[in-house]
Amino acid sequence: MARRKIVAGNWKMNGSKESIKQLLSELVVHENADVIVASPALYLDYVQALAPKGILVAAQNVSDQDSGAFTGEISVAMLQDLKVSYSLVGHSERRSLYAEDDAFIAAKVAKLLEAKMTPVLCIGETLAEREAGDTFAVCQSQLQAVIDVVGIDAFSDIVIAYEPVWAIGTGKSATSEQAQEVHADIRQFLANESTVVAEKVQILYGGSVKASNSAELFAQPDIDGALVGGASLVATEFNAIIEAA
Ligand code: G2H
Repeated sequence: MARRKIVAGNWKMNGSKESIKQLLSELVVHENADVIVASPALYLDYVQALAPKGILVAAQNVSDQDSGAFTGEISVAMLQDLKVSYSLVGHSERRSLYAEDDAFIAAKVAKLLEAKMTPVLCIGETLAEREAGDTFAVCQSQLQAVIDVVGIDAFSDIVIAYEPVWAIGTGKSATSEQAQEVHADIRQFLANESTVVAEKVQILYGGSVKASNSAELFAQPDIDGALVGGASLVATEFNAIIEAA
């Protein structure tokens, strides 16, 4: 079964009304892939209003709580109110800089699924973990924590983003072989519980994806698209990645 490609941009904490307007006006959508942009929460409504047809909008994070005294947090219901249908969850910057652990991330995934939104669940190993030979085990345990809460079948409605931490924002992408090896292991791990889900789930690669390495990554059988950080802020780069999908 051919899985549809996704090219998702993660703008992180970048942009202004002016730069976002300019960037969105320059993006070119192709039929070959779903295109998503994950904007800072403050601009989600603005991006929804300006995004060309065919560009979907994602939050970069969401609360595990419904509402109430959680200063600074944004709920699933608020995202729904803005017609935002995706949210990143568990990005390595959230895990490492804001101490988000597997249980917390799993709770966020569950909240999004309850609301029929699509979580883009980020997983990946650090350099020390890779060098210790623990890459597969780390990714599997990050997945297992979510499976334990939402069940394997829910992964039909989850997008996975494999992002080796050592490749994020460093300019040092995993090679297409390194990425494919982990993507295949992730799919096999899910297949141990459900071959149907494993065949269906879209697994994106993230970590220094750019125009020059995207086609090779996309040619791998288990790479179903990309989560793009820095290069998603440059229209020519992001357009070329979309075109390569
Ligand atoms: C990984 C990626 C986007 P970059 O964080 O999520 O960022 O492409 O800048 O490495």
